[in-house]
Amino acid sequence: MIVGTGQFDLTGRVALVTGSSQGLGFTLARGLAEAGATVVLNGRGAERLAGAVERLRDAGLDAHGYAFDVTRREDVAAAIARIEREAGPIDVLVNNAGIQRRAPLEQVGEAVWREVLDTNLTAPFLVAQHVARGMIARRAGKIINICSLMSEVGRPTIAPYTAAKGGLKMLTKAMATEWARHNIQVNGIGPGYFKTEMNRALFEDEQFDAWIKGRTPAQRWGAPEELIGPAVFLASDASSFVSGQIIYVDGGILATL
Ligand code: GCO
Repeated sequence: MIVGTGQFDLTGRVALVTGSSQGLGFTLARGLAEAGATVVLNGRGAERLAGAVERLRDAGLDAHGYAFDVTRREDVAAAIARIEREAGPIDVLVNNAGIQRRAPLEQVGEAVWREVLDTNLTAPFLVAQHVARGMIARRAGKIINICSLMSEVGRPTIAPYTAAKGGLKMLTKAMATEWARHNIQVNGIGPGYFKTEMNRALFEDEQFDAWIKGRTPAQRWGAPEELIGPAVFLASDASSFVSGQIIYVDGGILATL
């Protein structure tokens, strides 16, 4: 087979990206749409979601928006059924929705712990479970779980997030193990440090900014657009025999002591 760019073409594919009203999720949705996909954006706030959909449509991209809470099974079930009725069967799922809560571990309350685990680990389970049923029936699908550098290492004050992202790495492997027989490839993307709203407090801190630039072999923060290529690869036919892998997009941090 001649390797050509056609392998990366997402034309005719429907891609749901959770948590895509802003941040990395919005960038990923835009990138998948630019690769030809019909993208379905998701967020909890209807107004911000509508604005994100409008921005993509103004750019000539095929985008839809569905506001639902990815942590609530009933909302997920109803939303996935509605999306598949209105936008079409979901070919690609990007489990991106996530939150960050920072505090010393000994001060983390159980409510915060549960909120982070619910959003960053249980929600990917719930959404993937509902989307996979259709993929199994059609014997084709792509699931991309947005893991993290923290799927592999920790740092002080983000224990719930680190535990959830470590769990998401292993859930990715568990999904890959059970669903590969249905021609569903499940992989993860693990971003390093990127300048997103979630990290504003970090990159605006001169000391932390200097630490990241010193700790990262690329000596800089990542640009959200640098996640698009790996996402298109994992969403396309170019990765048809890749499953259970996490692609770290981290400027080399994990390779370095
Ligand atoms: C933090 C950050 C990190 C990264 C993210 C990258 O507080 O250290 O939020 O968690 O941004 O994990 O994958």
